[in-house]
Amino acid sequence: MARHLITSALPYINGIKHLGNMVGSMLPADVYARYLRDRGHEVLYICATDEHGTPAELAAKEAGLPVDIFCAQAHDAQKAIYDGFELSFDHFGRSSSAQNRDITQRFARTLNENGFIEERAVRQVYSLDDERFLPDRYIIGTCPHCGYDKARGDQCENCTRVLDPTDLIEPRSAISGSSRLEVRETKHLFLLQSKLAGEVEAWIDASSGDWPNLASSIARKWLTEGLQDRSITRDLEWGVPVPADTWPELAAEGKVFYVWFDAPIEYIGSTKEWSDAAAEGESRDWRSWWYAADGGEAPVRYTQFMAKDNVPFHTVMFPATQLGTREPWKKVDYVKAFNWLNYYGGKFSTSQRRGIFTDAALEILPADYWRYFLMANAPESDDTSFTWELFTSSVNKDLADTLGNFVNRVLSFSRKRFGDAVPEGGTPGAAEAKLGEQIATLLGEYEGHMETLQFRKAAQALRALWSAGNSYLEEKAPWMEIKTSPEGAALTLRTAMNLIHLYAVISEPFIPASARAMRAAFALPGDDAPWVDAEQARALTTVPAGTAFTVPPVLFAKITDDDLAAYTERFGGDPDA
Ligand code: B3M
Ligand code: ZN
Repeated sequence: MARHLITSALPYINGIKHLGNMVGSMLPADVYARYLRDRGHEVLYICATDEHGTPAELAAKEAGLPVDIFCAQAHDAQKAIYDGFELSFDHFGRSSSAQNRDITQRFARTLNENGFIEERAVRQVYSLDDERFLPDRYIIGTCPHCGYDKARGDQCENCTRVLDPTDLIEPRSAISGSSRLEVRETKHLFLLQSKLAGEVEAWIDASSGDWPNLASSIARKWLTEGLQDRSITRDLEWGVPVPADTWPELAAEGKVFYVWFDAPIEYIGSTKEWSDAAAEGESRDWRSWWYAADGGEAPVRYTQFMAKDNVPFHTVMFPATQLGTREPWKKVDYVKAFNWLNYYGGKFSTSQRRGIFTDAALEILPADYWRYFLMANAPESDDTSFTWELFTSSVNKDLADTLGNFVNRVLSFSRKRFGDAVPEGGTPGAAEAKLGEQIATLLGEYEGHMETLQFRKAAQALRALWSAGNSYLEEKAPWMEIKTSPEGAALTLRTAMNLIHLYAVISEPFIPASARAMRAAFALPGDDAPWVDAEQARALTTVPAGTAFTVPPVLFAKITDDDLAAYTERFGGDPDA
């Protein structure tokens, strides 16, 4: 039994996420959290919306709402979708919480006391009409490379070149449109990462041995390019304010921390939100997950989930921030990083309405269909592509035929021939012994892949477990057997029903709703065991003869050709077809 802290990268507040975002962080974290809980571990799964920064301000402006109201609504909208996907967060917080503000400010003060923060003068664009400094994205103008007239100060959307605001021709403010801009000197806080580079490297050397290659190679690449000192404040209205007790001048100017400074700290902030939300008499101790009283590290195994573009922030910058406090903050033990999920080989795109967003996904099919497909095709070692054709064949073959049909066939046939209780039948023979061996072996493989966070392989092993049931049924053919040996047919059905129950238990991390439906088919008293051991898997006798059962409604409906046509019409299909 161990304590497992799990976090998934915080979804940015400015819009509904697509399936690529889902499979790259939150969904695998949920599958892992469920698995570990099922195995009896103590798990804390934390996430939150990432609410600060320029995109949040701009999205609020576009929605015509004050930024705090916009974020509150957008948080609730995302939360409702994640509930729909059955993401089992222990807490889904908000980086704009008071808890995160306090902890972020505390980090900054401590880093400052330790000599890792420095105030530096920088030259920045000031808008006379807006009476404020403008972040790079708030300055628009004509791109010097391609002539696009709405290029932003940080990048031209048209030719994708990275820009400096001073490169722009005829620059103007994105807020007011005013071109009365001038370059002024202002002060910002810099995190002296260069001073921490050696320590970060030593920490990566010591920790990254078992990380997946994707995570460790990105971390190393970032290190060898050199850890630069980084500005950690911005001139924005929305964000964690620079604490006035430490930097009165900057605080008076309304400076806030840069979003990537406070976002990872929200993993801690959200844990404190969880702790503060404890009911009367319930004890929740956020510190015990993050902070070791004795100066070592908290006795917790900490696993992070994220897409590859987030790896540098998590493996280099956040650890540097933590190390620089000289306090015993828990650092990540295992970084599970993901490549991109594409849509027919191209990018998911909001503006071109390409691909599937999480709200639309749930409108058309239940969460389990998506959960299974996405995990079985997770972009672990490479980018993968979503296509409706692949999705359809995976749902129809694996979920509808292999699992759903097995469940229905077995239960309906048994009810028809033997009534509403599990029949007794004869003594198990060679076929049952062979099946038991096979199931125990496959279960071991499945567990092994889950322990090492290899989700595609785990999904394959799960599918193999479902297939083993089908092979057994084909081999025994109870619909024939019943003519010559009702006893034999009853044994086959009882064994198959035990398989259904086993599937209910072990499929839970991937398809929780269907797992509940399968388990609920049996009126088995005290049926709350979260997992099965190898012995039980081999014996297949958990559900005894005489147990009443019902036939659940079809677990997975097949996707028809008409459905497929409608989906590709609505969401856009193969661009080359
Ligand atoms: N919000 C990821 C993103 O939106 C960013 C993750 C923060 S994790 C601390 O791409
Ligand atoms: Zn351009």
